[in-house]
Amino acid sequence: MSDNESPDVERIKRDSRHLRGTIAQGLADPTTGGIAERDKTLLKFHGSYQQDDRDVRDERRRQKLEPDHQFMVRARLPGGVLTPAQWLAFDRLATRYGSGSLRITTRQTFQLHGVQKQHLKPVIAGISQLQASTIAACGDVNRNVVASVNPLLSAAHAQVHDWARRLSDEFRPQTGAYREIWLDGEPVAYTEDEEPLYGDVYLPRKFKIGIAIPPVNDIDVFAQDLGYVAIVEGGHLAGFDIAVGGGMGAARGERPTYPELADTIGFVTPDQLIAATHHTIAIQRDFGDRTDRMHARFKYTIDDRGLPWLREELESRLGYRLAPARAYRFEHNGDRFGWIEGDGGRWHLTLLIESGRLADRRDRRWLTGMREIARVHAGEFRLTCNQNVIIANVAAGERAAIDALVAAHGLDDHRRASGIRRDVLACVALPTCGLAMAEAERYVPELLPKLEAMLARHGLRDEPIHLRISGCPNGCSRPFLGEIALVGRAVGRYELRLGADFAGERLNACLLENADEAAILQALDGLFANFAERRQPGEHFGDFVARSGIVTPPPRRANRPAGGTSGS
Ligand code: SRM
Ligand code: SF4
Repeated sequence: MSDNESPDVERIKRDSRHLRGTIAQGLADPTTGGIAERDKTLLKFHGSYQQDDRDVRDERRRQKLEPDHQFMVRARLPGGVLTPAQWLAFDRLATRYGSGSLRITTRQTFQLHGVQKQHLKPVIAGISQLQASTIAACGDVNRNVVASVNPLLSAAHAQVHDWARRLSDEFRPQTGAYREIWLDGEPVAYTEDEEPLYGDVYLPRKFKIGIAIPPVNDIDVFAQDLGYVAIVEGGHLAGFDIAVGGGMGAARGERPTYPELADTIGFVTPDQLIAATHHTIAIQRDFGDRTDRMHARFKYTIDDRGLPWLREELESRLGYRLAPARAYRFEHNGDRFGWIEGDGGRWHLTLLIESGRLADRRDRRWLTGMREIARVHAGEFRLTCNQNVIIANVAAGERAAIDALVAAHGLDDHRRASGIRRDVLACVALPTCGLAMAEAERYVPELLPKLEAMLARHGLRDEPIHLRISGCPNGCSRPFLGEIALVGRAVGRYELRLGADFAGERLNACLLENADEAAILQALDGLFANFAERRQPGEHFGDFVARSGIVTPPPRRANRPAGGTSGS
């Protein structure tokens, strides 16, 4: 049985004494660059994955060397907000101990890659000293809570960010293991009630929460296990619509797995938010499938039992009926680039960071540039779920200094970028991701110029089109919500998917399976020509291909035979 199969993982969690396992001993073992198999599972809950450099994997195997073990470290940054001091410290850790780049993830936090085992402790301790953490950035727990970064609504954003932080704090694991292993805390006697919510075996699978502020769905709220849509009335946060059961993963296993969009089931006021979240997580803890990890996400718990069951179970635990969901409208799920004036005359600058990778390469000295900006910036930074960064909360008089640093370090791609380049998302994939079947992040610089040339030929250079690329069907760039998506199937081969909408409210569908680049470009060339000629005024590409019947995107809840109707 592989390490990823449920009974094994459930046993490892149960026997771990709340995530302690033998991680500390493994870190101290100088004979290998890796750690024991069972500790790899536990380490995820502490915010790190053991990986190896896949570019050199075969060569090392030939040389009978162990894999080039290294660790990815993911921070927990609720709402993606960090101070300039925190920025500079992350930069120092990445430069000193990592591969020299900071990677903004699709859940608005930083990942460091290439950390050696002996440096894991200084990195994790270093992040903790920043009043940040890595705990539960991965693992079968509630993950980093994401939140909209809509700078136009600074006041509502501040409130929503505060809620993201509170949810993140409230539902983080309580185990003393983290302090003991990484922060040299005194070992404390293991007690059974150390984890009041999660218990000994934690959740059956990862659990993701996000809060969106309409009209911008920049977090893809319907891709979350538990999504909240902030209802802002008269500039005041009235509460949140609750959406349950989203998720992207669609691996091909023995049992069908599929992407799913969350359903809205009601509305809660801010003072009801923590309890509603607590009980929703507890329902998944109690009813999620612990026999099959491929079937363990919340979306399957809901699909198996039905949405009416979920709502009744939640209402019975809450002790009241949920109020009906309120109306909202999303316009898009991308970012707005350039300067925007927010509340109180403060300014926010959104920069385009290709695949979220901040590194120094030839004319793009993005890591250095952001470091220089962090040295003079007095506001904060916001990382976006579209892998970009916002230099937030800038006084009008400080804009020129920031603009000069942006230009000097080539961080102003957003000024020149084509429509498709502004909205591309790509997951990490090779060489660090152990599950990658094809390139994603590294394929972007090769693919984009070809698409741009084609779009320009059809007069579509500036047309905003959401393109998402994933190295496998796990869907870390949320590809099933791309107007165009490439989902890796093998080296150089992708599924071409089309027809999601522009606001993250409709899944796409497969046009070509297992296609190489030539087939993909040929198909897209014809479609772009058609789109340029036959689109309706203002129609987006995803809507056009769906309306024209080129693909048939699945209706909402297509996979929910027992699902009944939504609650709103
Ligand atoms: Fe992911 C696993 C990277 C967002 C669905 N994801 C992985 C791992 C850890 C591979 C592994 O298990 O060995 C990848 C590490 C690659 C590397 O080298 O860094 C990885 N996921 C990422 C990131 C870094 C992608 C990126 O390019 O930004 C994102 C980190 C988010 C964060 O900061 O927490 C990331 N992953 C997502 C998202 C998007 C989201 O949450 O909005 C999804 C789809 C939503 C969802 O969860 O359904 C996602 N990742 C997965 C899955 C499939 C889960 C499933 O239900 O089937 C896996 C595989 C698994 O869990 O077994 C996975
Ligand atoms: Fe790795 Fe697949 Fe996620 Fe890409 S989508 S980071 S290849 S697990």
